[in-house]
Amino acid sequence: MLGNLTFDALPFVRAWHSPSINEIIGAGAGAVVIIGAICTFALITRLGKWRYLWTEWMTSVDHKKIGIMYVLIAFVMLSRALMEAVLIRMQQAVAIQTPGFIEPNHFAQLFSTHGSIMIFFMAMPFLTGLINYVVPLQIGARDVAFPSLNSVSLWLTAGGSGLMMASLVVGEFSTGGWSGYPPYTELNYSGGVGPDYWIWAVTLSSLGSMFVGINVAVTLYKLRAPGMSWMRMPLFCWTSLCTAILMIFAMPALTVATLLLAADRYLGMHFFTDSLGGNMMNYVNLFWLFGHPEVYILVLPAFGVFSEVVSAFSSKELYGYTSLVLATLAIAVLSFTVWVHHFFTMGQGANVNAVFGIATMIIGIPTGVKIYDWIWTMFRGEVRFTPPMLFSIAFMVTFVIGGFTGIILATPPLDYLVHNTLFLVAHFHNMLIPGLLYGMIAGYQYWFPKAFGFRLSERWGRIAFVCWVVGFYLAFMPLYVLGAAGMARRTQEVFDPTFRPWLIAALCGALVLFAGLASLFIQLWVSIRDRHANGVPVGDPWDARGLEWATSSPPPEYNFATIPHVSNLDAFYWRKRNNGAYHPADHYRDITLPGNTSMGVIIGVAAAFCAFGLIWHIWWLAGLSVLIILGSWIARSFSRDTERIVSAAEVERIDRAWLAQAAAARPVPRQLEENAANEGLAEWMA
Ligand SMILES: [Cu+2]
Repeated sequence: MLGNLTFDALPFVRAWHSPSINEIIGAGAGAVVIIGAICTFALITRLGKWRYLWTEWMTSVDHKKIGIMYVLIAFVMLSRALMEAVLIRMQQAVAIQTPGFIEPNHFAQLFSTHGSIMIFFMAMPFLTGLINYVVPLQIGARDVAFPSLNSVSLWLTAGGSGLMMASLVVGEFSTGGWSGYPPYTELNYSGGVGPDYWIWAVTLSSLGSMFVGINVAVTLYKLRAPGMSWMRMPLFCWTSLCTAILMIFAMPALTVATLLLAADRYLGMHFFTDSLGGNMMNYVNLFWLFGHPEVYILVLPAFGVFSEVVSAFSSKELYGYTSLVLATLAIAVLSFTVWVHHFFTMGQGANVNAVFGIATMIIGIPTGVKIYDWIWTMFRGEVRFTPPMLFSIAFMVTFVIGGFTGIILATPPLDYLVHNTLFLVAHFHNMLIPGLLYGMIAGYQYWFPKAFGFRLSERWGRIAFVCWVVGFYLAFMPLYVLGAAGMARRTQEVFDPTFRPWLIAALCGALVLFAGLASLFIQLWVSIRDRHANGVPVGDPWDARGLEWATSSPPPEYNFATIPHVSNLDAFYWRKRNNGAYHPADHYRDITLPGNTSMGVIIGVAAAFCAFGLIWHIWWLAGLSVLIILGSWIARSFSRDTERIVSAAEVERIDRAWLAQAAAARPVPRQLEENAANEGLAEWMA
């Protein structure tokens, strides 16, 4: 009935039988998940909010709500993965010539979940959430092209995140790292359920991301407001488009890789074993054919955020818009030509290595163009050092350092020296923390007032900024030193006592980064408490430029009462200057919106149960879940009740109320935008 599932799969039972610190940590983590789930459940029930959550959020297909839910998932998963990072650093700092407090198997699970979560369940949901929220508003659309598919994508990601959480409570996770290399993750070498958790969680997330790619690309192709030609799109839309195209082409390679690995494990195929006709290089090629473009899926949206933020807070149009667009396209194309640099040392010969080394370095050119353009955007601008701007500047400095270390790794002879050491770990954190996380945090702080109608606390934003930057340098600069000294990555026990000071510094850095996360939560709490003082209902708190600021905060569910006409880049900025921003429409029309659907939730949850059944060989559960998925899909295709109409009178009432608010608000100059006087109406003096 329950397949391979037994009581021993529960960490509590294991901790009861052999109460070591190692097992207690495992049981504690499981307990946190269970208690968290029970408390959330109880709280919602007590407040009587189930119906509200179901109708307003879970079944909603509004791109704005879906975007917010994605970001929520990202923050939850970021909290878990950052705690794991702290544990990893603690273990290495204490385990110098002693075994430390985490056993090798548990340690291997820690770095595997840390990596898998950070990439698939923190970074991807975060950027998908921002894109989902912002892109339709920036192009003057009412929603994405396929709203129900959008809901399915969200719930597949949520289902994958649920599996990651379940692996803490039931069974164990993979010990094969975030990339899950066979033959290590094959049945012969990893017999437990760990690799299966990894395979199915990643498969769900990769399917969801591919759908997101299709959705975002079609939205940008088909739903731009009249007059918004390609070269009038905000830069964030360009980076989102390139990200979406990368998702469409890169995610299937990952899905194929994980499914073939599943075939090896479940059906005794031998795609990736070095005997019986298989070859593990097939896996490595497939995985990095996804994995390298993935790097640019992660950083391009952040590049888009920086472009918006730097321009808005320098009060200047972007310097070199065309070159930024071309650089983005160039990066997207080049990202598919360099994947072989992930296995320079796996015996492919000097000529191949040279070609791919040079190809890798060429990506530095368009990236350099971007940094140059952002610097010139700030030059002689009226720069305001708001938290999003501070994160952007820290990104520019830190990312360039990471770029230099990338050149070292892209040079095959040097790569032979430092591959598989902490140098590599330092390098990719050096790229991804500024290049992804700073961008996501900057975007979150920049667009938060748009989404919720009030500003985030600037003071706590600055504190978070200091923690994220100081913590980063403290945590990762020592790893360059250790890597150059030869310390292998993923090491559970360290034998060289001279590493101790560097490992302790890195641990302190990890704790400061944790304080950075905590400050973000405090910032949110303080801002919610002070939301009335910091309200910006008129909708344009930063004197910003894109169409997303041309509507109220939070925007009505249909985004714009009338679809705007666009006649230049920075459409909203010019409308404000020509006094055309806050006027009622000549006449209002009925607006048709996509109606709610439970299909997304049902498919996502059933997919997670199907995966759970596959992991534990509970075949009836897997089969039943597949039937439910198919059934809800078919039922949805017969449904005729898929749209909802907002009447013209209702639209007019909401729009006129907002315009009255704008007329009553006092315009605030840019210098006072962090002040309580800011109601979201920027003063339009040039
Ligand atoms: Cu790469």
